[in-house]
Amino acid sequence: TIALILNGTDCRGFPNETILACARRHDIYVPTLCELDDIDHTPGTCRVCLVEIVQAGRDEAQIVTACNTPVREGMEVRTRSRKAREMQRLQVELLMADHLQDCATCIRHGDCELQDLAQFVGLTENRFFDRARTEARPIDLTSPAMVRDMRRCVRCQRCVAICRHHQQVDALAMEGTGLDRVVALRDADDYPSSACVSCGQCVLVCPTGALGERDETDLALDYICDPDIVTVVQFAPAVRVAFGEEFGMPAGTNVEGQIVAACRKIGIDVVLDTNFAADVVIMEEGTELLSRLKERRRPTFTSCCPAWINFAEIHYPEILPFLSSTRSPQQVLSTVAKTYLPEKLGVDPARIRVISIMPCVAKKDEAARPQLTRDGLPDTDVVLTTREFARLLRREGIDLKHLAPSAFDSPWMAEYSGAGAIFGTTGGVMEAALRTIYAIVNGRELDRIELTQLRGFEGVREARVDLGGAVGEVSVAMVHGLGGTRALVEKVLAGEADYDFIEVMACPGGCVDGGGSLRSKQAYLPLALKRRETIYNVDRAAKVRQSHNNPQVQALYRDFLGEPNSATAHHLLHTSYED
Ligand code: HC0
Ligand code: SF4
Repeated sequence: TIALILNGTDCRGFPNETILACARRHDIYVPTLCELDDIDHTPGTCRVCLVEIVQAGRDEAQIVTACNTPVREGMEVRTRSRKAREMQRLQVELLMADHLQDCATCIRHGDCELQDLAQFVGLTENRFFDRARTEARPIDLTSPAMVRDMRRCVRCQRCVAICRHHQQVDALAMEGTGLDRVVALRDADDYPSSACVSCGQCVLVCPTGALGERDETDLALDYICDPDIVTVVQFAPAVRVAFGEEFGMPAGTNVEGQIVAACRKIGIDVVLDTNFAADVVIMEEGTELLSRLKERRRPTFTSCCPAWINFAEIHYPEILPFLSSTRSPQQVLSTVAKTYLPEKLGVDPARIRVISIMPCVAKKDEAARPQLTRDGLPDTDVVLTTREFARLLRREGIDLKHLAPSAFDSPWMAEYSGAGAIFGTTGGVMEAALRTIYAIVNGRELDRIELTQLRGFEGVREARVDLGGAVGEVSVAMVHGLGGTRALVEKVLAGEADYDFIEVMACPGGCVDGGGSLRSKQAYLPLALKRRETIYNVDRAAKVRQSHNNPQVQALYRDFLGEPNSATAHHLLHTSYED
């Protein structure tokens, strides 16, 4: 080890360890804005981690960046000396020179790493702010899902790194030089013509409000306040186990009841559950898979993750015939809410607006797909990320922590099975599907309902599952994160992978760490395990644990759709893809 002095205390460092890493190990905070340990990102661009060092044999103290300077024998490091503090403050002030100063209007207000740093360095003035130059930086509003606002960008390049190295989409690139340097869409002028699939992972690592979702809270409020409109809310499987964190509750707290209560309080007319639609999806997708297996058409890919659909359409159009044609739970719920539900409620379908709360940015893209509209109107009218829903509740003066939980009360489209609940985590769709397919094939339920061999967090997992009867053993794979997905798709296309059914989730972890969920500071995906644990507990506690045993799903087929994959079901619950 290496002997050095950190803020006056004798410490030991490791060979090749940076001053930043060593300081952290000794619980000394050094401000940073670009470095992100979780994704192995140390570009040294923000230059905020400035510290003062005195090296043995040298009289003069030097200022260096801690993130890319290794510790050396006999080195003395001062992170809080007057000189170090002054240099850190100057650097933050320089970052503010072309950064919009209107924090109150920013989607990241109150949760911004730059605001935190400004406080840490004691910033009291912005001497270098150049309004004209700042406002000349580009703002991109060309996506239905994403906003890229360079007036708030600090050029940390975390977004470029996550998109290139982790998601392997490589939609972003640094362009321009000097003060004009910005994060741009690679080889494209706008989102629709770019390689971006709206997975939102870049949003999760952005330290400021430069990347975010297109905010639709006002549109939601307009619908809620319109007396002629009947508002229907649905919320995703993963939302209930992640949303509490937005209000300071521990990770993994199940706030389903508080979300229902909050929806009622803000004036939503009908509160339904995306989990119900997940059960319907299993009926459709399971039946579809069985008939494809009979035709020996394989593999079948799941179709519920919209960033995966975007990825397939943009990057691997040759794979599209292998995607399940079943719509996602979000879209199934919205369609049924505008066809079956109006009859039940006795209201004109034209008065219904569906607001969907999702841990996902790409669900906004999905809602805007022309294939998923009826008479020119979208089936899903508004998609709010969990972040937007939190903003909406704050605008209504609601603190989720202080709300007593409330139960769903709709006799239609609100009950769910444990199978529907586990959709929110990687492997969940597969497990839910196999529970139902087994029952269809064998006329009885699986003995061991928890298919633990499908669970886990490895990037790609594979398993063989005996479905009995005429089907026998099937070979399945589950992948999460688009880097792993790309590799798997390449293998399938090269004929090197032999699977019957493949579940893809574009976000690492699945929806529990979706690109529309809470952003944490200085960390990437820290909370998935707790959220996932709660999802599996929801399944364990459920009265019904298979989609086909959900009584409200049975009623939907009996009263409205007929059989799974019937002509009506096909017309309403399936879709097509375009390259
Ligand atoms: Fe998901 Fe979904 S599980 S994509 O991860 O299938 O967003 O939670 O809502 O639609 O159900 C997200 C989560 C959903 C859908 C469901 C699927
Ligand atoms: Fe890349 Fe996903 Fe961000 Fe698009 S949304 S730029 S694909 S990380």
